[in-house]
Amino acid sequence: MKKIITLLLLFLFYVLFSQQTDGCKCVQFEKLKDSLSHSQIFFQPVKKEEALTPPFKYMSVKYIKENAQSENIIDPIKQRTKDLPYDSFDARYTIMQEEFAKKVNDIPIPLIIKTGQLNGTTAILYTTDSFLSNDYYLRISKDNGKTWKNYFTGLVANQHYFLKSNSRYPLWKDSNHLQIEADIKRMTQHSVYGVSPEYVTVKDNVLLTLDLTEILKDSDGDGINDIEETRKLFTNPYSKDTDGDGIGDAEDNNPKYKTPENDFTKLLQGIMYGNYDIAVHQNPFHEEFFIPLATFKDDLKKQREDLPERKKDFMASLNYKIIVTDDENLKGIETIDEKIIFLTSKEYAEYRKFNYMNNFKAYYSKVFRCDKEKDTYIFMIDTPTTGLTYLIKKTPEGWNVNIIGHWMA
Ligand SMILES: [Ca+2]
Ligand SMILES: [Ca+2]
Ligand SMILES: [Ca+2]
Repeated sequence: MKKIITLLLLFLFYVLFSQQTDGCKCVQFEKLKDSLSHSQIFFQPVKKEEALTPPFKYMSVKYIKENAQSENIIDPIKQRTKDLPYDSFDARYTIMQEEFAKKVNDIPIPLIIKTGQLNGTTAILYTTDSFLSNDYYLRISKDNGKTWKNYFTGLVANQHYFLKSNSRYPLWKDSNHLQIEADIKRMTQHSVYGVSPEYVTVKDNVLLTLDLTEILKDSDGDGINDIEETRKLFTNPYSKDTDGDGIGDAEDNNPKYKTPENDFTKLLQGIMYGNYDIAVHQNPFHEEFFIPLATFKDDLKKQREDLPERKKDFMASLNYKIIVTDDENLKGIETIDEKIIFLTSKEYAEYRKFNYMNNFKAYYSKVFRCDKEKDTYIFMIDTPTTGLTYLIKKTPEGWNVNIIGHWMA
């Protein structure tokens, strides 16, 4: 019942603005819209065999007799919030913030699964926690905590494996292997608009062993392990600088593509990061603004000066956004203050196979030229919570941008 009420409270403010695409007929755009509405439903309940098959060669599964019980895991946030009425959102939020502010080596304590030491090497197994992605990582120091290196384990949190912080096994099995207890669960219903996904436990007595040789492999030495480059970033694990723009993959905010500079990249950067004056319109839902080309860079700089600076801590550096797009110009735009991985629809299909938990994605269409109208384009952004359709006209001075469709969940 609570679930249903939360759903009603939070997500029934669903607004659909007028969606008139007069001023542009574009067959390709219409086709795209049709294909998107079909691709929304992709979740299939996970089969038992699938959940039981280890996804990586460097990971092995053993069933044990005396296993830790996941219901005995002590969660300080749950403990502190258990007596609160379910609608005291502020109090819950405050408690969560307080608990997350307690950190060990930059990692909030609630996210740490287990820490272990062997022969002077410290390992911290933890999870990232964001609505963008939720993955199991490993942080390792070989010099008593002076310097740390970070490694993606390849495991997506709560996708088959629920690692147990109360595991009775020491994290280090030997100098080459880590071990941790887990429950294996299969997802029967994925999360829809903030409602938690549903699971069925398949095995509650699992001991996972991870081979460190594979996990620690960083072939090009750019600070991102091969597993993260191939599975999350889609960068080249054998090149420190995938796009060859002089900025290494770890520091590059758009590591896959160099920035071509043209009127289209300015248009898209203006839409994503600009803050232009909105023209007053008869229809209050209709938004229109103009992106001048001659002064583009200065304008954008000025507009962004007023924005508060974003905090960038260690955890935030792991939360990069994924945008799915097949637009050549958009893929190469200079992202500002955030790491964005641009995936083509093809790459995203691959990503989705081993990442069905991380299903929050933003889809940006190509900038389609309208079939008959001169210098007129149509473009669309589609995420699980918002949708925007832009009708765009090019003038000698710049881009006139009209938001002709807007919905929010
Ligand atoms: Ca690397
Ligand atoms: Ca690389
Ligand atoms: Ca680069």
